Amino acid sequence: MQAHRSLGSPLTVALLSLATLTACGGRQANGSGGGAGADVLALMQARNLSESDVTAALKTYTPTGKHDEYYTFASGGHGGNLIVIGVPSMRILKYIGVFTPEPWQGFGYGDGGDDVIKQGFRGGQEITWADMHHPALSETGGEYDGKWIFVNDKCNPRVAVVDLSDFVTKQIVSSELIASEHGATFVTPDTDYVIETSQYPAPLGGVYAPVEQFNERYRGAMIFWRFDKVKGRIVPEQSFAIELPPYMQDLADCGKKGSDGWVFCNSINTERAYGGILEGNPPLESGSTQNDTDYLHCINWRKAEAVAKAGKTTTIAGMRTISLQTAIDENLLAFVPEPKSPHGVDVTPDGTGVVVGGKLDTHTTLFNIAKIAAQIEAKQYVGKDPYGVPILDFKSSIFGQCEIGLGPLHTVFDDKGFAYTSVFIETVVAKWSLKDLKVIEKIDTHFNIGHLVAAEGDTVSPDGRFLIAMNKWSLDRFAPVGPLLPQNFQLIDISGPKMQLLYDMPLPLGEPHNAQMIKAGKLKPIEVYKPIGMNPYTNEVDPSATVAGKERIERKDDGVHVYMTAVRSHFSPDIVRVKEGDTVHLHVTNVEQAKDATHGLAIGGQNINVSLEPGKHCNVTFVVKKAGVFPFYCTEFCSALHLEMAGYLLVEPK
Ligand code: K7E
Ligand code: CUA
Repeated sequence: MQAHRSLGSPLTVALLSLATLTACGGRQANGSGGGAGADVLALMQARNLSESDVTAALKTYTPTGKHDEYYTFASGGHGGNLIVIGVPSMRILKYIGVFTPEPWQGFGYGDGGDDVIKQGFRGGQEITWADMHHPALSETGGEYDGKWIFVNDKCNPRVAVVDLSDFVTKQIVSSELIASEHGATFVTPDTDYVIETSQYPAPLGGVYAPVEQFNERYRGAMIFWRFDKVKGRIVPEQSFAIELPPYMQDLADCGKKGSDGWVFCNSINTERAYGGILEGNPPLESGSTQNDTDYLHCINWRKAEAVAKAGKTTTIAGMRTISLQTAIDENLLAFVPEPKSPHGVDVTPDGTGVVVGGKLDTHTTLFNIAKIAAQIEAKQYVGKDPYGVPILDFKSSIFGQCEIGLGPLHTVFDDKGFAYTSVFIETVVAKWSLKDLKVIEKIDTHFNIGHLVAAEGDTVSPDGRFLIAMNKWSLDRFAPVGPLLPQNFQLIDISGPKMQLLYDMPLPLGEPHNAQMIKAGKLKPIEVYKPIGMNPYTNEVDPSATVAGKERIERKDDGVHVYMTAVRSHFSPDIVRVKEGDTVHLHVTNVEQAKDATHGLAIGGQNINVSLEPGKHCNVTFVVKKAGVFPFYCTEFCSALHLEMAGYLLVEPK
């Protein structure tokens, strides 16, 4: 395809005048002696770049040594990890191991990260992958505060806490109350609670009931995980849940500003179909799409919190649970019909509305939270569902609907009163006005967009700068790599009157689903662990931290304790003598405080590899099952004598 260039356009004029300027003996842009402008035009021609290509490049290019304006935290999908991406350059800055071992960080290969991953095992089953969907940044007053990020696992219902002071996963919690989830993670505007909502109904508490008892025994639930902002940990004992009917609850979002105290959650399959193709039932996909509407769940979480505090709960699988009947009696749960098979539910930045996209609909619906709250307060209902949950009138609960195109999913916002909805089937981002519910513009995405993320997009004050379309299919966008193709993140500039597609980024780790984009300046990560001997998993100096000069090996009742230091370019001790069958406890401290002076410690044959960032302490316990000679060494090229940073684990036969 020939790029279109018009010689009179502002960019060409600018480039030509730059060319003239440099050609006339002005400053020379490079060593070749040619003018920069002339070079640019020649480059454009040689690479067949259009002017819009060049403006896109100018908007994303980040010169060497310069930092990005935003961090994006993208779910790693099947990878069970978080991907940290700089915007607008789209450079990957880090993978954070969360539910899955991450070798470079040593997460899950010997140190305290193993224990974090183990917190996520369910029912005695080891789980080392996750279907991560929705990261949620912690908020203060409805603004991202840059302190923590929470993530979920849809398949094995779990929530993880990642500390943004060192980008390390500190905790995983999981409740056997529910058997799968999807409406997670979403935070209340001051991060008092992290919300996790079940998806596929099952008997609560992980027990068995035949699927024929679906209506009577199967249930959904929304869990409110209490977050302790001082300790930076979820407190399961202070958490609670609300039992919900056996619809498939989907995504959730919290009210903000005037609507703080509410949480909204979609549902699909209000038909309560459960499949059974070989048993004479319709497949789930058709059984679950009979009704024209499903139910938007409106939950007054402040009321629910008070009900839980008053002890009106039943404990199921260790989780204090408000029964469906109590939720109805206490008037803290009501439904509003919502268009067929909804998916995204997104509260507007001003907190007055909530946008729902019906996957099988051509509209987005803007619900009016004040009207919903008033009707619930006045108990103005038009009916009840089979479980007695009150239902509000649809027309009395909305601002209106926007005719958006086929298959609207998720919605994000800017600072100018516009909403941006991903339209899956039409494979576009549709920009529309919240004020008059009119579509302003559509931009193609490649292909079949799922979530989209906007700069500071879930806060009370979005930035309106960049948007990333997170596309499910990439088809021909990248060089072929076999039948499993990468996902495609497309960076879009939304700051001007027209959207501009800037950049395609392949994501080859899993299906990311959602992401969060935060101003870079809001994060203040530490540079080194301080004081020396810090254990990242306790945020304290470890009692077993090794002080330089006090290295030693001690044989105790529970095994051999090796108090070791790492410093450029040796481990001390560097010879460790043990016996076959011994339990070895390595207490290794990187005693350096120079930025980026990271060491690694890998031991042959033991599946152990830990990362020792400056000041960090690791406790590694393992049993030497076999006699032999096992070299250990540093896995980070830390100095000129890095290869010499090595030692021997000598395991004598019994
Ligand atoms: Cu739409 Cu899990 Cu939020 Cu996938 S979900 S896209
Ligand atoms: Cu320490 Cu290489």
